[in-house]
Amino acid sequence: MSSLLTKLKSVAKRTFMSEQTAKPITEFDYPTLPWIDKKDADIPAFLKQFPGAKNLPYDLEEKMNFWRENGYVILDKAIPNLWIDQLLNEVEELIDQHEKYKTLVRIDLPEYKANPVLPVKDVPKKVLNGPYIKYMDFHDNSVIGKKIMLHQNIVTFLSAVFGDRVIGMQSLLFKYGSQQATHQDFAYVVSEIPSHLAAAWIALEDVHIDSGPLYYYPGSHTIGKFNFGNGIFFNGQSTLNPNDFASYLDETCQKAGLKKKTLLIKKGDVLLWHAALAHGGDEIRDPVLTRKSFVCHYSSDKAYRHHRQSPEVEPTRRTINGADVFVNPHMPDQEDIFSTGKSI
Ligand SMILES: O=C(O)CCC(=O)C(=O)O
Repeated sequence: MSSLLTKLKSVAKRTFMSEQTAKPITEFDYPTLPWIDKKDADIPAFLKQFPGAKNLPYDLEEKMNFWRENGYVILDKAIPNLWIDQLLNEVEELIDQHEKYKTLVRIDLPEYKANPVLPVKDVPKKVLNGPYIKYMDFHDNSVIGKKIMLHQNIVTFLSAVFGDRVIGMQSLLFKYGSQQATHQDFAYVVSEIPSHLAAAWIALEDVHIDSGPLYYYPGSHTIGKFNFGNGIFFNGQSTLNPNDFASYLDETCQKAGLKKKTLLIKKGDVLLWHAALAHGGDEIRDPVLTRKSFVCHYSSDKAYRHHRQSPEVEPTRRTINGADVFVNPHMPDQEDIFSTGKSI
């Protein structure tokens, strides 16, 4: 496991070094933007030649127009409750029998500051069950996690906005609100074409207003980009930090008259958001309330060719609904260990 952590650090360092030598990026590159973000995007013409538009529980054209304007869409009842219950049962098993599993968690508690990413087997159950924990890439371990990540309702919409095959990049599972400051994901989740990024926030229970819900600024996907001092990505060369990023986004959205919205969706509903939608986690006002959610990040086939932790290796793909997710090259023994999802 320690070799995996060393490898993760060295991949991150290489990314920073190659960025250091390049000219700082201050905007997305216009020619490589997803087609829907370009000035002349013609949604009706696109849909005439898009095969996936039929048999959806939502109106794809209406959602695509909304996305272009607002930088997000909400899909009601997109994921079956049975699938969510299976995922939650597996997470409870992971916590209960944590000594058996190597799934990584990120712990944002002061006592873990020096070493915030650890395998669950090395973290006490009480900590795993509490707030400030993110379960990282649980879809690697779980067949139902992969099926939810690449559900037809999500994949069809994202393959339309990318105009390409969809690739599931990574996932985070939360039991409690994140209370994360306002940010845009492209600064942290970087593919070979940074604008080819989207995320899904999948409600694993009904969201209570006091549980630290997600908030977002509709329309913020088109505001000018923040400069971390070395361009738009936060990394080892940045002279500004995530708090500066948050202040810039909150102020810029306010000045542009963009109103903050709170995400109060129900179990099985999904928020999909654009690479540059400004969003964050609200304050947890009632600490006993959970806010269970599964957050997945996606890119396009053109922009995400290799697993982020093994850029030199040809990835092994798992294909669901015409989209792919890469097998975790560092933990083959943990892939799909939760396999009940095969029969669901
Ligand atoms: O769910 C949350 O509170 C924050 C999730 C988020 O912002 C992200 O994963 O980008």
